[in-house]
This record gives sequence, structure tokens and C-alpha cells, in this order.
Amino acid sequence: MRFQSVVARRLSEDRYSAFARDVIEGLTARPKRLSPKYFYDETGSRLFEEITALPEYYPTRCELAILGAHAPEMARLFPAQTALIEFGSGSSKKARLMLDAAPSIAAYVPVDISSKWLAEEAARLRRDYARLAVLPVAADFTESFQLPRSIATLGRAGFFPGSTIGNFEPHQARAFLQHAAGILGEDAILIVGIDLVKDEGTLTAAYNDAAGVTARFNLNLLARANRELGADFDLAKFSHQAFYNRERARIEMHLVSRSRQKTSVCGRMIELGECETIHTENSYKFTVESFGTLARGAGWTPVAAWSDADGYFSVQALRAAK
Ligand code: AVJ
Repeated sequence: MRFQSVVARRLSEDRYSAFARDVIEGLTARPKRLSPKYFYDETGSRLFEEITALPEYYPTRCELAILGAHAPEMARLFPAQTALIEFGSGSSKKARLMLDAAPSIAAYVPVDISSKWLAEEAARLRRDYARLAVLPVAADFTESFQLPRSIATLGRAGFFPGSTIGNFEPHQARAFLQHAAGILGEDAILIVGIDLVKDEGTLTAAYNDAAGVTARFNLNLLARANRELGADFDLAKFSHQAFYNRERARIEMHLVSRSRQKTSVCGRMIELGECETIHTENSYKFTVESFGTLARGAGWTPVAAWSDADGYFSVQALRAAK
């Protein structure tokens, strides 16, 4: 305990980045952990794009099919003259399906932590949608942020696709939904993509692809620490592990140490035992009912749910509860 508090104090000094602090804290904790939010540097974002095209990785394909088929029905739930606010917009590919289907969208507000990506995508959107106000906000969408003033008179529709909500612990998912209700205000609609509980074989294959892209995506966390923090992880000494935890309805991803080893990060020694794991991601799966219960507990009323033909993925519409 004493040791922990000394570590925490030293790590709060400015000369360490948030990434450095989280890596050292996570790798000196028991069990060891690293946050999935660090997957997405340039290499990781590229690897994730590759994942979305893998034959085993069904979520992106299913969600695009659902949006392609049902975006007009979703848009009919929006107030006339709406601002579409996307939490964690990335490439805005899914938002484009909404924009194409919904003439009622007057403004698009992509919220993303990467300001470079945001600016480039905003320029492309302005070119492709001449009458749309594109108002990017560079912010961590899990923290409080200000919506652009110019949308004050518009209705609000939140958009949170990709099953990103599945990365949160249940209590964090509830907190996020409450936070979204606060940002979006009365009469808002929230469109959320969630991955559904299904047979274990399909679930585990999606995170253990034959081409090994998910393994590279997972290992990139250590490669990133090597690049950005001057750490000296030997990637050959770790293996990718992903399995379904049925009791908690989540895929867990870990990096398993193949042997007893020592490594250093920012001058700090990290020790790993043989077979010790670093827990890098949870990806929660829901049923339409379990997600509805979560939403009701966070200030939202489920109004509609759409699914793909296999029932693998679901896009749900929620209305802010009065
Ligand atoms: C982007 C969080 C939805 O959980 O399926 C893909 C990330 N991790 N393969 C997911 C991911 C491993 C993905 N999400």
C-alpha cells in the first residue's frame, strides 16, 4: 500500500504522459492491466480497420447492414431539424449512412479525441454534404465537453455505434449513458450499437482470427510503449489470448507472458511471471433485454431495436426519459 501511494505520487508529476502513468500503474497492479483506449495510435487504428474486414469479425459488417437497411426508420424518430452528435466518431463512415438517410439532420457534431483526424474528416464531409453544418469537437467524449453554441435551437440525436459501449464496465456504461442524457437534454434520441450474446464459437473466433490481426492489434500496446516510452518489451515473449467469460458476458483479451521476465518502462522495473497475464480489454455482449435494463437505469427509455438477419448485432434507439 505504501509503495502504491509513492508510485501514484511520483507518477502524477508532469514529466510523465498519461500513457506512461497508466502503463506503470497498470503493470505494477495485480492482476496487471492496460486500458483498451491505448490501442488506437496510428498503427492500432490501422490494425483495427483491418480487423473490421476480417471474415471472423462480424460486428462491423452486421452494424453497417443494419444501418444501411434501417437508417430511414431511425431518422424518423429524430426531431425535425436535428444535430447528430457522434461520440467517438473515428472515420464517420457510419454517420454517413445516417446523413444519407436523414434530411432532418441540419448539423453533424463529431466528438473525437484525435483532432487531426477530425479536421480532415470534417473537410471531406463539408465537401460531400454542402448544406450540412459540420461542427467537430476535439474532446474525450467520456468527460464533460461543450456542444457548439450554434446548435442551441436544434433538436438532438446522439450516435454511439460500434459497440464501443461494450468496452466499459457495466457501472461505467451506466455513467456514460447518464452523462449522454445530460449533454443531449430533453427529447433527445440516442442511437447505440451493441454486440449481442451468441454462441461461444462465433464470439471467440471474432477475437482469434486465423490471419493473426487481432493478435497484432493486442501486441501493439506493448509495441506502442516501446515506441513512445522507450520501454523494452520483447513482443516474442508474449502471446495473444482471447476467450469468452460467459458468467460476465464478455470477451476478455489478455497478453500472456511466455516466460518469467523483467522489463523496464521509464526507468521502472516490471516483472512478469511465466503465464502471468496483462488484461487489455473487455468487450461486453448484451441481449436486447439486458441493454434495455441498463438504459432504463440511466435515464433512457428504449423505443426500438433493429438487428441483422443472424441476430448477431443490435442497434437500439433510446429516448430521454422525462
Ligand atoms: C471497437 C471495442 C467494439 O470490442 O470488438 C476488436 C475492439 N478488440 N477486436 C470490440 C476490438 C479486438 C472492438 N470495439
